[in-house]
Amino acid sequence: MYEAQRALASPVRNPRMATVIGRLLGAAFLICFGTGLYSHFLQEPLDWMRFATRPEFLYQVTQGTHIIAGIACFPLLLAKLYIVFPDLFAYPPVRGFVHFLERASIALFVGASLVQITIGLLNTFQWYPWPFPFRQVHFALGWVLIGLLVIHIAVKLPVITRYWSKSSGSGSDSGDGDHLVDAVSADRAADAEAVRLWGTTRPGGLTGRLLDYIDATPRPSSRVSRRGFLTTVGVATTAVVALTAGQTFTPLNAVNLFAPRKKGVGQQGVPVNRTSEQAQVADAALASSWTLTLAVAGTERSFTRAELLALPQTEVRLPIACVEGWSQMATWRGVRLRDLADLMKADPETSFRLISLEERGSFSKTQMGQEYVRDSLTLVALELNGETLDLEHGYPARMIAPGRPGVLQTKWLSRIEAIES
Ligand SMILES: Nc1nc2c(c(=O)[nH]1)N[C@H]1C(S)=C(S)[C@@H](COP(=O)(O)O)O[C@H]1N2
Ligand SMILES: [Mo]
Repeated sequence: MYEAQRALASPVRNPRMATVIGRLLGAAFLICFGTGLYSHFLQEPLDWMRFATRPEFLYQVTQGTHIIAGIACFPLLLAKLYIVFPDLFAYPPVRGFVHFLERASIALFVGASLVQITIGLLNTFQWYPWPFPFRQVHFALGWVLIGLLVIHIAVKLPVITRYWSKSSGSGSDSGDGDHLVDAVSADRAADAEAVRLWGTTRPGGLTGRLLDYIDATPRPSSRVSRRGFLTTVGVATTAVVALTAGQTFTPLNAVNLFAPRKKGVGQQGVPVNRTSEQAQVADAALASSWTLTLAVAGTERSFTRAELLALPQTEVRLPIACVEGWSQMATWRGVRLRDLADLMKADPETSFRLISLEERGSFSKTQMGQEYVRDSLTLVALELNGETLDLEHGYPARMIAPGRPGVLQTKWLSRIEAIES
């Protein structure tokens, strides 16, 4: 075990580095958790929840941030695992019940983190090689991870506080022999352990004088390798973020090499998520018999597309902001949902259910709270970027509302009903 630990000793494998990377990773986790909760509750609100409809790009920002922070977790988590890797070989492996709990919680933390960011990433590519519902599992794992993060921080608090700032913490800026120091401190710990267990130092353990000598000597070169490590992590993190963030963040669009979607690519300049073919709606959507039915308090009324076009039209600039991280601003024209609700004499506090021609699929029915129904930017959209809405974007009519996840911008509308409470 000493051999293993000694072989793995490296100037970057120290508590200060673990703290530095740990802080970044912790921040990324908290950002993902907060923005993830927001996205989850938008899609599955509790009864009392009301959401902000301004700024209208709010969800674009929160979800873009969620995906960017999640992607940044890959290099950061790898760096953190690299730093603490020798701890896997800690000897003895378990030093009692508390130590066992500590190690078990860390094992769980690492495992759950890897699963979480991996399924998150695969989801952005709409690849689901698993049998469980993504969102529910991602949500549940988020809570598990936050719980484990709290435990981890509590357990490591002495180390974290000691190595939080640059100057604090012994050895944090000692130099070139740091790998030696690390090896030596492993020896020293082993000696201390040996004294505790057997009342003697291990034969072959290093002497205190050597330790003192090493501690006292300035060692510039390992500072270089620490800086090199941080630079590598920084470059890797910046690279993975920069090469994908263009799907959210227009200035980086040119270098959006790895994200699954690109801005402006798709019918009418807007990416398409589910196609009419996948949703099996083309026949119903193109049929001349199509109408949009509104149902409020026992009254039903159906509108043809021509009748909808004859109502007052409003033009808005609103983004489609997908949970998968991509987003696209567009110009929409159509009838205010509020006007239709008023025509039907719906109570202003009513929520609506939006029903698509699509029969299967998790987004064929969605709900919309009163704050969106009453919003002047919420449209039953009939046109996109100056043309009749393309079939792929929801022709004959789709929903578009400010600040909502793409999944709730229901395409190929067939029915809008008041949810009677
Ligand atoms: N009926 C229906 N509407 C839908 C979907 C769907 O699968 N079925 N996908 C949603 C998702 S996930 C997004 S991001 C947007 C994308 O809209 P677009 O394809 O017009 O860009 O449509 C939403 N509306
Ligand atoms: Mo989406």
